Amino acid sequence: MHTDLREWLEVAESRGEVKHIAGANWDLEMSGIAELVQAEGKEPKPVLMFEDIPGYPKGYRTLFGLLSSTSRIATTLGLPEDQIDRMSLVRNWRQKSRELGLIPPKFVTSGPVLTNSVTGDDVDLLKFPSPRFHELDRGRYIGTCHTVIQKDPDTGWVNLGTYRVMLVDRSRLALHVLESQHGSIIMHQRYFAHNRVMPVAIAIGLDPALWWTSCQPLTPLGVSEYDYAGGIKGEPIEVIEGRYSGLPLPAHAEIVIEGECHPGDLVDEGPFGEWCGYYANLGLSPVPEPVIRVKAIYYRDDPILTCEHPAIPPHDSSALGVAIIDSVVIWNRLEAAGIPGINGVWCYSEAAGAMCFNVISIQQMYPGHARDVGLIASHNSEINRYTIVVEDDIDPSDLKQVIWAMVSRCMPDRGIQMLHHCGSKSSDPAIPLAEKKKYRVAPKPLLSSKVIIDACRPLEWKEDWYPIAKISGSLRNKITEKWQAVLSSLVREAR
Ligand SMILES: Cc1cc2nc3c(=O)[nH]c(=O)nc-3n(C[C@H](O)[C@H](O)[C@H](O)COP(=O)(O)O)c2cc1C
Ligand SMILES: [Mn+2]
Repeated sequence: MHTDLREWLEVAESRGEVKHIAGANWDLEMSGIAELVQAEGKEPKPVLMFEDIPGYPKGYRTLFGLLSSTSRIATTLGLPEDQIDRMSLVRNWRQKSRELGLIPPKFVTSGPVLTNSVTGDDVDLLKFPSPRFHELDRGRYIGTCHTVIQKDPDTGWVNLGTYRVMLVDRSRLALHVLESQHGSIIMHQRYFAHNRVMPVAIAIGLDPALWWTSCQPLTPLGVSEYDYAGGIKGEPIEVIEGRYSGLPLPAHAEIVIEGECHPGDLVDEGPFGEWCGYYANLGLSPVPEPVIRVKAIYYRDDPILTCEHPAIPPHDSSALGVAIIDSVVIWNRLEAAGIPGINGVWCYSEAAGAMCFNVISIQQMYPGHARDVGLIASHNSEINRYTIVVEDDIDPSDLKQVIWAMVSRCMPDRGIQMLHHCGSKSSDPAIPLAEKKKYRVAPKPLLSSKVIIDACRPLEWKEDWYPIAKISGSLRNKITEKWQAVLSSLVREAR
């Protein structure tokens, strides 16, 4: 497998999946191009490499849309590259993640990221072409496709999470960590509650497997994302002990920043257009967030600043990856709860992130089975708005089929169940601004509701189910064979 982002890019390049774009400005231009490609571009969506960025040294680059194609996701995760339809990726990742062991990182004393270093008064975060993403954004963001590294001072557990990082000035950053994240628990409970200063590091331009692990809830509290990423790769991630933070820093990253957060040191963060397609945090009001005081920056020659452009979904690269991960998380949760008959799960990236519109297909085993599935699958701390349960003749990743099942098999008064008083997050755009404004600082006690849609025909009426008017497998084969000449140009290959 690839050892870093550059080797991974060579693979993408060899498949014609890297688009080089010269001359785009950091202010709205790079992100504007990325948004158009994500929203209106042809498949497979390429990774966009912006070069010759006005005002920056030649060689400094930014990269958008890392994981916006199914083949790049397969490469990143070491999955079979000839099975890249959505449900195969879900099945293959489920299989791999089940067998995956944890491999702790390996400490080394040098690595490409140490090629250049600046410390003290020489620290200048503005030397990198951090984008401004949307017209109503106030700040520039250096951290959107990166990881934030923190350590629990009591247990030594090292956590990696993707929490956005805004430029404040030459030597200060703002950190936006949502309420229930591990990074928030470490920062507030383990450091600030005891009036301790928190060492922190930010790494940008990671091996995509490490980035994937950092931005997904794959590891529970107390387990390091480094170990999990090592498991994906089948070998340890190489890390260097940070001189200022003592934290393990990825040796092959493009850029690493070391710094610290002091209790009570806050700065206005945002507004920033978010993953759900809104300025949902607090509208156009900024929110006070912890400051990172930067002590050192390390970077490779010709560094690549990786970026994620959040917009109206389906947006930048993370959406597809999130869909696959969350589908597997839900599938595993159902299985762990002892629920039989799960045929497939798909979380729609079109619905903002992947936690808002999730479909589970089941082979019904007992009356009430679909409701059990819906209740367990809808349980999530994130905004898991709609959970739809369909039968196993429906491909959960095909919205056309899902809608047909919803309208033809679900009588709303019988099949729709509302769950009240569920948890939510400050990024939930359906919570009124006034409610969020009651609480200036996280964690905010925000609540939402959810819906389960049982789009399965009730098993107890099975005798009376209406026959389905659909071409049979054998007739399909006969027709496609006999009429191949006519159909080959008219019909997509059967999935
Ligand atoms: C592109 C991208 C950006 C994200 N930005 C944030 C963010 O700004 N704040 C946040 O709390 N979570 C953000 N997340 C989600 C977290 O990275 C994710 O929940 C992760 O599991 C957090 O790690 P943890 O479980 O160790 O806390 C983002 C995810 C992605 C894919
Ligand atoms: Mn974690």
